[in-house]
Amino acid sequence: MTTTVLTKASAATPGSGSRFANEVRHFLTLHPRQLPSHFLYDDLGSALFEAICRLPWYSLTRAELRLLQAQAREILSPGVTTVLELGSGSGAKLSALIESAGSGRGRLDLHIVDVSGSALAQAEQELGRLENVRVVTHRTTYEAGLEEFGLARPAAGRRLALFLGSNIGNFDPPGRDVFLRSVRSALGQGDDLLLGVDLLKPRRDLLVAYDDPLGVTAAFNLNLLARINRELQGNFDLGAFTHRALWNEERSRIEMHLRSSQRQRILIRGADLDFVMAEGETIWTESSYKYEPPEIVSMLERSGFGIHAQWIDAVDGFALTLAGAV
Ligand code: AVJ
Repeated sequence: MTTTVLTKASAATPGSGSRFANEVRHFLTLHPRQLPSHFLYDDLGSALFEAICRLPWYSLTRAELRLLQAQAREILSPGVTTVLELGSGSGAKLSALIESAGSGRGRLDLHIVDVSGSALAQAEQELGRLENVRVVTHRTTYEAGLEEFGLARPAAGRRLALFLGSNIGNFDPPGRDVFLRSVRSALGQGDDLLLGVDLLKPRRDLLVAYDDPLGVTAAFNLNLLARINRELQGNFDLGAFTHRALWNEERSRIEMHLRSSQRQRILIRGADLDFVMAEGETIWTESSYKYEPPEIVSMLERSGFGIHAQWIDAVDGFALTLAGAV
């Protein structure tokens, strides 16, 4: 059985009054110019991200899947009746987790939150095939999804929240702590959070993961301009921008930018925007912070969690940390 919850934020239809239009106007007029990274995930962007996860240079997804499968029984312990996944994408990880944990449990309620409708539809199908599960989809942002989830307390059993794929890396440190506390508030004492985080590793490994030789990450980044053209009647010339990935050592983060290769005038009718970009000027589209294992422990402890376990894949530098709400 499946249920769809459509919220106002998610139903944002393109046009000059939409949330997309308002945020594009706000962030593109900041200096440096920027765009929130969650806008990368329209249907095409989500498909490109799924392709990134299969690239040999982007090992994060495979490392996390190995850990999930190896530790599934401890993660999905018998008392868990409800699972929330923030940013579920295609649902492949959650379904692998449930399958690896094996049978012998009661019904599982799965709440999946994602901004991409196509990713959610795929996840709903994939998870719906499993036995004894009920899937509830929330096509919305993490924040709104948490709020909807927090209101729906189960009658019995414990809850497990999943925040995987190093999605936490997109937050800057203050935003990250606020976010982790909001996850904590949506849970009750004794509920768990599983956090998947990419670890600090040699610079060249990081750079090739975010600037792959096949150009898939470049396409993923440039698609944001194509999306603005399509949904907000923009005039971005995709050939006049190049993908840039750089390692910011001081902040411990990879940054993705779109660099204007010439001086050009940008018109975005649907966002009421008209501005000039200089040659070499960039639009900052994403940060991916990289962490050391003890930093993950302390960010969780500061946010109202106690650590149950931390599993590390030393080959690809990835950590899964299971924490309980205290
Ligand atoms: C899905 C946000 C975790 O930051 O590694 C992949 C997105 N960006 N390649 C990441 C992404 C460029 C990814 N997250």
